[in-house]
Amino acid sequence: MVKAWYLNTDEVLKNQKNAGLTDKCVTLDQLRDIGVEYFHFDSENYENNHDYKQLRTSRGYTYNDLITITRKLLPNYDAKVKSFFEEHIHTDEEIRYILDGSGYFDVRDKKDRWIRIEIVKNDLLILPAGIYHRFTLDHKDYIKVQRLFVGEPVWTPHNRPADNMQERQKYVSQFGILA
Ligand code: KMT
Ligand code: NI
Repeated sequence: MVKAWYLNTDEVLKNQKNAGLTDKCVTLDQLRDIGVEYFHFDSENYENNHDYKQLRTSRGYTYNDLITITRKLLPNYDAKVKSFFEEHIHTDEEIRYILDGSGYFDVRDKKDRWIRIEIVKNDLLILPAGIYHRFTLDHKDYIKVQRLFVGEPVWTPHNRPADNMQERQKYVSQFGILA
Protein backbone atom coordinates (compact mmCIF):
# COMPACT_ATOMS: atom_id res chain seq x y z
CA MET A 1 0.00 0.00 0.00
CA VAL A 2 1.24 3.39 -0.92
CA LYS A 3 2.36 5.74 1.86
CA ALA A 4 2.55 9.49 1.42
CA TRP A 5 3.60 12.37 3.66
CA TYR A 6 4.62 16.00 3.61
CA LEU A 7 8.36 16.52 3.33
CA ASN A 8 9.77 18.40 6.31
CA THR A 9 12.09 20.49 4.19
CA ASP A 10 12.34 21.39 0.55
CA GLU A 11 15.84 20.08 0.25
CA VAL A 12 15.96 16.51 1.41
CA LEU A 13 18.84 14.24 0.73
CA LYS A 14 18.31 11.60 -1.87
CA ASN A 15 18.81 7.89 -1.36
CA GLN A 16 17.93 7.86 2.31
CA LYS A 17 15.33 5.61 3.77
CA ASN A 18 12.19 7.66 4.40
CA ALA A 19 14.14 10.82 3.67
CA GLY A 20 12.18 13.77 4.95
CA LEU A 21 9.70 11.63 6.88
CA THR A 22 7.25 13.65 8.96
CA ASP A 23 4.14 12.65 10.84
CA LYS A 24 2.06 14.69 8.42
CA CYS A 25 0.50 11.82 6.50
CA VAL A 26 -1.27 12.38 3.23
CA THR A 27 -4.31 10.28 2.34
CA LEU A 28 -5.35 8.84 -1.01
CA ASP A 29 -8.24 11.34 -1.03
CA GLN A 30 -5.78 14.20 -0.69
CA LEU A 31 -3.75 12.75 -3.57
CA ARG A 32 -6.90 12.38 -5.68
CA ASP A 33 -7.66 16.03 -4.99
CA ILE A 34 -4.51 17.01 -6.92
CA GLY A 35 -5.21 14.46 -9.65
CA VAL A 36 -2.88 11.70 -8.49
CA GLU A 37 -4.44 8.25 -8.79
CA TYR A 38 -3.33 5.05 -7.12
CA PHE A 39 -4.06 1.40 -7.92
CA HIS A 40 -2.77 -1.87 -6.58
CA PHE A 41 -2.39 -5.06 -8.64
CA ASP A 42 -0.47 -8.22 -7.79
CA SER A 43 2.56 -8.01 -10.07
CA GLU A 44 3.15 -11.78 -10.15
CA ASN A 45 0.51 -12.46 -12.80
CA TYR A 46 -0.58 -8.98 -13.80
CA GLU A 47 -0.96 -9.68 -17.52
CA ASN A 48 -3.95 -11.88 -16.68
CA ASN A 49 -5.37 -9.63 -13.97
CA HIS A 50 -8.86 -8.52 -14.97
CA ASP A 51 -8.73 -5.18 -13.15
CA TYR A 52 -5.31 -4.33 -14.59
CA LYS A 53 -6.50 -5.17 -18.11
CA GLN A 54 -9.68 -3.20 -17.52
CA LEU A 55 -7.71 -0.12 -16.41
CA ARG A 56 -5.56 -0.27 -19.53
CA THR A 57 -8.54 -0.70 -21.85
CA SER A 58 -10.72 1.95 -20.25
CA ARG A 59 -7.96 4.57 -20.26
CA GLY A 60 -6.51 3.64 -23.64
CA TYR A 61 -3.05 2.65 -22.37
CA THR A 62 -1.95 0.88 -25.54
CA TYR A 63 1.82 1.31 -25.09
CA ASN A 64 4.00 -0.33 -22.45
CA ASP A 65 7.68 -0.91 -21.82
CA LEU A 66 9.98 -1.70 -18.93
CA ILE A 67 12.65 0.39 -17.27
CA THR A 68 14.97 -0.85 -14.55
CA ILE A 69 16.64 1.94 -12.67
CA THR A 70 19.78 0.76 -10.92
CA ARG A 71 23.40 1.70 -11.42
CA LYS A 72 24.46 -1.58 -13.03
CA LEU A 73 21.60 -1.88 -15.52
CA LEU A 74 20.56 1.59 -16.65
CA PRO A 75 22.73 3.15 -19.36
CA ASN A 76 23.71 6.73 -18.52
CA TYR A 77 22.53 6.14 -14.94
CA ASP A 78 23.94 9.29 -13.32
CA ALA A 79 22.49 11.71 -15.87
CA LYS A 80 19.10 9.99 -15.89
CA VAL A 81 18.79 9.81 -12.13
CA LYS A 82 19.75 13.48 -11.94
CA SER A 83 17.12 14.49 -14.51
CA PHE A 84 14.40 12.41 -12.80
CA PHE A 85 15.04 14.45 -9.64
CA GLU A 86 14.77 17.82 -11.39
CA GLU A 87 11.31 19.25 -10.79
CA HIS A 88 9.37 18.91 -14.06
CA ILE A 89 6.06 18.34 -15.83
CA HIS A 90 4.96 16.31 -18.84
CA THR A 91 2.39 17.03 -21.53
CA ASP A 92 0.73 13.68 -20.75
CA GLU A 93 0.02 11.48 -17.75
CA GLU A 94 2.97 9.70 -16.17
CA ILE A 95 1.83 6.13 -15.48
CA ARG A 96 4.16 3.85 -13.56
CA TYR A 97 3.47 0.28 -12.44
CA ILE A 98 6.05 -1.00 -9.97
CA LEU A 99 7.00 -4.62 -10.66
CA ASP A 100 9.88 -4.77 -8.20
CA GLY A 101 11.94 -2.54 -5.94
CA SER A 102 10.90 0.86 -4.60
CA GLY A 103 11.38 4.60 -4.82
CA TYR A 104 9.74 7.96 -4.19
CA PHE A 105 7.71 10.33 -6.30
CA ASP A 106 7.47 13.87 -4.92
CA VAL A 107 4.50 15.94 -6.08
CA ARG A 108 3.49 19.52 -5.28
CA ASP A 109 0.24 20.15 -3.39
CA LYS A 110 -2.07 23.10 -4.12
CA LYS A 111 0.06 25.40 -1.98
CA ASP A 112 3.30 24.26 -3.59
CA ARG A 113 4.43 22.04 -0.71
CA TRP A 114 6.18 18.76 -1.46
CA ILE A 115 4.31 15.52 -0.82
CA ARG A 116 6.48 12.42 -0.92
CA ILE A 117 4.82 9.23 -2.22
CA GLU A 118 6.54 5.96 -1.50
CA ILE A 119 6.07 3.48 -4.31
CA VAL A 120 6.71 -0.23 -3.90
CA LYS A 121 6.07 -3.45 -5.81
CA ASN A 122 2.41 -3.84 -6.94
CA ASP A 123 1.67 -0.10 -6.84
CA LEU A 124 0.42 1.63 -9.98
CA LEU A 125 0.60 5.41 -9.81
CA ILE A 126 -0.82 7.90 -12.29
CA LEU A 127 0.38 11.50 -12.24
CA PRO A 128 -1.76 13.89 -14.28
CA ALA A 129 -0.32 15.94 -17.14
CA GLY A 130 0.97 19.29 -15.89
CA ILE A 131 1.70 18.36 -12.23
CA TYR A 132 5.13 19.39 -10.97
CA HIS A 133 6.96 16.31 -9.71
CA ARG A 134 10.30 14.55 -9.39
CA PHE A 135 11.48 10.99 -8.77
CA THR A 136 14.24 9.45 -6.71
CA LEU A 137 15.39 5.97 -5.83
CA ASP A 138 15.73 5.09 -2.16
CA HIS A 139 18.76 3.54 -0.43
CA LYS A 140 18.19 0.21 -2.19
CA ASP A 141 19.02 1.83 -5.53
CA TYR A 142 16.66 -0.42 -7.47
CA ILE A 143 13.26 -0.13 -9.08
CA LYS A 144 11.72 -2.03 -11.99
CA VAL A 145 8.71 -0.32 -13.51
CA GLN A 146 6.35 -0.75 -16.40
CA ARG A 147 5.69 2.54 -18.19
CA LEU A 148 2.28 2.89 -19.79
CA PHE A 149 1.12 5.44 -22.34
CA VAL A 150 -1.75 6.33 -24.66
CA GLY A 151 -0.31 5.78 -28.14
CA GLU A 152 3.24 6.77 -29.06
CA PRO A 153 5.11 7.67 -25.86
CA VAL A 154 6.48 11.14 -25.15
CA TRP A 155 8.74 11.11 -22.09
CA THR A 156 10.12 14.66 -22.41
CA PRO A 157 10.41 16.42 -19.05
CA HIS A 158 9.79 20.18 -19.00
CA ASN A 159 11.69 21.54 -16.05
CA ARG A 160 10.19 24.15 -13.78
CA PRO A 161 9.33 26.90 -14.57
CA ALA A 162 6.92 25.59 -17.20
CA ASP A 163 3.97 27.71 -16.08
CA ASN A 164 3.15 29.01 -19.54
CA MET A 165 2.67 25.57 -21.04
CA GLN A 166 -0.88 24.74 -22.05
CA GLU A 167 -0.94 21.48 -20.12
CA ARG A 168 0.25 23.25 -16.96
CA GLN A 169 -2.44 25.91 -17.28
CA LYS A 170 -5.07 23.25 -17.88
CA TYR A 171 -3.93 21.36 -14.78
CA VAL A 172 -3.89 24.53 -12.66
CA SER A 173 -7.45 25.47 -13.63
CA GLN A 174 -8.84 21.93 -13.42
CA PHE A 175 -7.54 21.27 -9.90
CA GLY A 176 -7.64 24.79 -8.43
CA ILE A 177 -3.89 25.08 -7.85
CA LEU A 178 -3.07 28.22 -5.85
CA ALA A 179 0.66 28.50 -6.36
C1 KMT B 1 9.81 10.76 -14.73
O1 KMT B 1 9.54 11.29 -15.81
O2 KMT B 1 9.67 11.40 -13.69
C2 KMT B 1 10.26 9.37 -14.70
O3 KMT B 1 10.17 8.70 -15.69
C3 KMT B 1 10.80 8.81 -13.44
C4 KMT B 1 11.34 7.44 -13.56
S1 KMT B 1 10.13 6.13 -13.57
C5 KMT B 1 9.94 5.63 -11.89
NI1 NI C 1 8.21 12.77 -14.80
